Amino acid sequence: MNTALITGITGQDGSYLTELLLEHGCTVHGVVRRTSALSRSRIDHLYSDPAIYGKRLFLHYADLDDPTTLRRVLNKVAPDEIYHLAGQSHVGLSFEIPESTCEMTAMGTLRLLEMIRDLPRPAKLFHPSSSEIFGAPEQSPQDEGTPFKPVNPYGCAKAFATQMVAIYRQTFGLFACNAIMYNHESPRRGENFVTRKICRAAAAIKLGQQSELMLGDTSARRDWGHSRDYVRAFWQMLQQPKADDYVLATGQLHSVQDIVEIAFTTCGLDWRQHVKQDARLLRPAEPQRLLGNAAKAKRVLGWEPQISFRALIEEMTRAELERLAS
Ligand code: GDR
Repeated sequence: MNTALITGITGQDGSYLTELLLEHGCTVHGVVRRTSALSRSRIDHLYSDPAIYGKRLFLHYADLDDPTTLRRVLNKVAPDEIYHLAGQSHVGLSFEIPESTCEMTAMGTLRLLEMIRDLPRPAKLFHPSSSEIFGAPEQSPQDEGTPFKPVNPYGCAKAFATQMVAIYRQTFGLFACNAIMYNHESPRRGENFVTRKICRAAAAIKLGQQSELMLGDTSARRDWGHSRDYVRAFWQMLQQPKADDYVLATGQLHSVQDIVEIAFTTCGLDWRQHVKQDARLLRPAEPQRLLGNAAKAKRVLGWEPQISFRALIEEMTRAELERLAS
């Protein structure tokens, strides 16, 4: 029975991964930041279950900018596996707060690698990299061999962290893996990401709680999958005999406009009457042609996404209708 430690356990991927690891019989330790607002809604159902919390699930206060505390937690928990999911993950926001984005995403990962290197029994490390490392790629679709060419502070920080993970694997022999992930969503997605923003607005308009939706570039295209599909691969990557990097993607491109049309149709609405463009939401630079080739993950891990784009957006929209009506 493995012991896993998750940074960012309260996030979208952290919560689905926790459920999956508990199903696999693992003991899960989560690292949480102390904040005045207790936002643990995504794992509340596990936290409030006396058969789980305090028995197979534990939470610890620590932070990547407080290495002493994190080191103490690592020594105490002695995990077999670490899933490092914490970080500022909003690309648009990284133009506003580049220093803290790099501090958390780039330096935070390096600090963790250094701590793992010092452990008497180094844990396996999962690092969630991003398609944003490719930024403006010359080839499409991208795979594990595509050169990094980030176009925003977030992508740049992720490129640094991704390369550091590879360096620590090659130089110090750590079992450390990168998943180069394309957009992955769910009803647990943060509200400022475009899928959740659109599904939530469509539901709110349907329920008479909102009248219009302001968006940035609706022609922007991405490779969107479901978080529940992606966390399966996180676990599988750490069960392999050899550490390696894998692209996780659906291999299909859709536009922001496609999300709008599915979400508004699910609510029985005509999007033309409600959706407007707001120039303030346009980004200084948009990545181009971000489409992933997950052939290696399929070949080595036997991994394939099972939830379609349409099913994802419909599930998210129905979840918002339920949430906002209650
Ligand atoms: P992204 O996700 O930047 O790709 O990063 P996001 O959902 O924020 O944007 C997707 C695309 O939609 C366009 N867009 C808008 N985006 C937002 N947030 N709000 C809007 O109003 C809006 N209008 C149009 C964006 O310009 C963009 O083209 C996500 C994150 O999860 C990262 O952490 C992860 O690494 C990458 O996906 C892969």
